[in-house]
Amino acid sequence: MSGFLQHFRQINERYTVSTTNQTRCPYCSMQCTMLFHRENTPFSSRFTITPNKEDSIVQGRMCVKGLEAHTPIFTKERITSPLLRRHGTFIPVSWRTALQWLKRKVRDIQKAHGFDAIGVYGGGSLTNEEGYLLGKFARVALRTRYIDYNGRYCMSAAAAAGSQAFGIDRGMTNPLADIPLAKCIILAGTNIAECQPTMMPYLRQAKANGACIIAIDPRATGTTRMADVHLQPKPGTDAALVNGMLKVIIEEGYYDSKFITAHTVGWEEMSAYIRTVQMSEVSHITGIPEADIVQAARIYGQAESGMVFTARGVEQHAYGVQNVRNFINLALVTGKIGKPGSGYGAVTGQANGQGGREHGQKADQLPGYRSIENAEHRRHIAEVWGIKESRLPGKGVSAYEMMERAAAGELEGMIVLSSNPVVSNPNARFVEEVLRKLPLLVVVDLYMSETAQLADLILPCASHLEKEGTVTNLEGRVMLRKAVQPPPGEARPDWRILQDIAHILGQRRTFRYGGARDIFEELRKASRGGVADYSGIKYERIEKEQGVFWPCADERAPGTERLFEEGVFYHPDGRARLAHVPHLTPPERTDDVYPVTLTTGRLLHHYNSGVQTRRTPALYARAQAPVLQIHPETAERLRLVNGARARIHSKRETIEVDVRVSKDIREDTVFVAFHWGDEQCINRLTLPELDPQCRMPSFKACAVRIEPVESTAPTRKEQKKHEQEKACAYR
Ligand SMILES: Nc1nc2c(c(=O)[nH]1)N[C@H]1C(S)=C(S)[C@@H](COP(=O)(O)OP(=O)(O)OC[C@H]3O[C@@H](n4cnc5c(=O)[nH]c(N)nc54)[C@H](O)[C@@H]3O)O[C@H]1N2
Ligand SMILES: Nc1nc2c(c(=O)[nH]1)N[C@H]1C(S)=C(S)[C@@H](COP(=O)(O)OP(=O)(O)OC[C@H]3O[C@@H](n4cnc5c(=O)[nH]c(N)nc54)[C@H](O)[C@@H]3O)O[C@H]1N2
Ligand code: SF4
Ligand SMILES: [Mo]
Repeated sequence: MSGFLQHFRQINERYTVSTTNQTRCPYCSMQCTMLFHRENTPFSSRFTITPNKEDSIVQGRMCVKGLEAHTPIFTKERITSPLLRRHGTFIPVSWRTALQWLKRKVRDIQKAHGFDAIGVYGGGSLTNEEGYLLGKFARVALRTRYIDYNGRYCMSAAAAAGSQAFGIDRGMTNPLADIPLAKCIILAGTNIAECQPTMMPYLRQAKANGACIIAIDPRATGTTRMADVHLQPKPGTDAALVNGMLKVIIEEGYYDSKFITAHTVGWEEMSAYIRTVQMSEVSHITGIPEADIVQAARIYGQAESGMVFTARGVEQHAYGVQNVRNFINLALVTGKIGKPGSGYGAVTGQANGQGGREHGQKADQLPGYRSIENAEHRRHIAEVWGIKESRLPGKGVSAYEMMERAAAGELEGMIVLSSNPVVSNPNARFVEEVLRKLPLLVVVDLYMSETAQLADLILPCASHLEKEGTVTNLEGRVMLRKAVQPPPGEARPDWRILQDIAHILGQRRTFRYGGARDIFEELRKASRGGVADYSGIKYERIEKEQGVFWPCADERAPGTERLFEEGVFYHPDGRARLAHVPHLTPPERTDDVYPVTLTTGRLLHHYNSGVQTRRTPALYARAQAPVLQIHPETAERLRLVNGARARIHSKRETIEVDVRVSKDIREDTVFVAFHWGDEQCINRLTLPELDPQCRMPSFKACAVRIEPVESTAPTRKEQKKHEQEKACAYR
């Protein structure tokens, strides 16, 4: 080796600094931890990411999305300085310029149109501290009633159903560790294999312990393939299906009358209704043979313990609350709740899908799951915030309704943090037009999302690697995510951005935080005595105890791992509420013009509106465009073959996608994932019919017509060849 090389190597070794820090994945509600190893030499800087073998909650696992989550963060696509639109193009400006510009805009709009003329739109990827601060920012700094967030499209149906039935809304009523203790598990409208992959080992362990798993999904997925029984309903018919199951449970005597009498309200009315249910009608509505419904009901009814899980397949309907209430009915009438291996769980979605819905991002909510319409709740929060109660605005409207208000000219401006509504809202073309025309659109993001492209001002924020804060996982366990590096360029953590804007709007006194910890300390006080009580949780505890379950009102007592032990629910009388739920079907019926039901959802390799994962080459390579999943018989009828191009029309819009013929879906249903924007945005087709209680739209059922795009439609010769191939394949 030459002397120079040797010298080079010595210097390199001598001054190389290796660090390993723990942080968390930014994506799903499992919140797997990862180790971020960095090696800084005098000449280079390298890093690698590995799963954290010591994370006992996810047993040292991560999925492919998590392992790639850092990739877009280090690309040139990161926005690293404020960008102001001038004459149609974005130009980088200083924070000072950006904030002064914003101050003028906000002042002018509010002077002319009132405080409520500006709305705030948040997201469930924000930490608890940021979600909390966003609520305070809207009400105290902007003084607007209009704030809502993407969780309206995510968890709102389960949240309302949980609150109504139990008096509390916490994703899972039990810890993950209870899953292997369950003898029957119902997975309704949840694709855990693709959406919470590191939860799968818990289900496999349950199976190994003898559990029977029943999956309910119009499609066969990685999740249903792991199940013992797969019921494949028509989209939007789960309520009727559960009514059928309840009928069997009641008629064959699998209900727990002692539990019902001691711990519930509403049995008489509910059971009287269930007696009128006709199994043949249920079978007709759902498209599931009667015998299969009876079998599923018997398995769950007879099992000594059981857990029921729902996710967006059941919840994202214009009657999602009712759907979930019926699944909760199953748990309550059989007394399978509040015990090891028995409970209910809404499988939460985003990293902080749970915490994000507890501390004030919702139109009608104050921190700690308090109500903005309750005088006592308002007084408590006003006191913590150091303002007069009368200064707190009233309740606003839900996410989509904010878009409608904007279209009607009631909103003149919107600040969007951590969401991409142009891709993720129903009736997306309308939403895009609304935001395009809005006199003021501010977007706080890491990338030039489809929504950011319409902004007047883009503010660059820190990524999950660059900011500290807490998130609450699907179990209701509050966990800490740590920063492992500073933000690049001029990017700032969301909390700091909100504080900076609050300051230029004259709110120095009420926004005085040095970091996320200070905000958490205030959140603790604000949540004290609320349903989502975090007052006993401290950063130090979270670190020491691998997270703390809420409610936790005492610094010295453990959090509440399992809810409703002893059958005590959170309503004032301690009883849970049973509901009688009629058979429900999608508001947009299929007919001769739109004869097929479109349902939408997710793929393993992409995350939500795709802003992050489409910028991740290893993930993008696996799914570059949306495809239409369609049954072979339906495809044949429509003269579509694998790889052909199809046009999908709904009453609202038309898009074109490639075809994937697959037996994994019902004949009357097609599926398209929603991870793409612009011409590939499936939400241009979906309908904004909202649940009357929670304002969830009908993402999972909309009527469509499908036709081949003529240039790619198979010729008669190709069609014949295809038919011959098919005949061969069946021989
Ligand atoms: N890979 C990946 N993981 C994610 C996400 C992601 O985008 N990608 N997003 C995260 C977020 S925010 C969320 S909310 C969760 C969502 O997690 P899930 O709710 O599990 O995901 P979806 O794919 O939306 O829907 C689940 C299933 O519902 C089925 N379904 C459709 N209609 C019906 C119906 O009427 N009844 C029934 N029973 N089932 C129906 C679909 O076929 C689908 O397989 O995932 C989180 N994790
Ligand atoms: N058709 C159909 N539509 C759906 C659904 C469906 O199943 N079908 N599911 C719905 C559901 S469950 C959800 S949750 C929504 C999700 O839809 P969106 O809210 O649009 O979801 P994301 O893609 O997660 O948007 C996150 C945006 O925030 C940015 N971001 C990430 N981290 C941060 C951060 O820390 N701070 C800030 N300021 N920005 C950040 C990302 O770059 C991205 O642009 O979509 C809903 N829409
Ligand atoms: S996406 Fe979910 S399962 Fe995958 S690594 Fe991230 S937190 Fe874990
Ligand atoms: Mo979600």
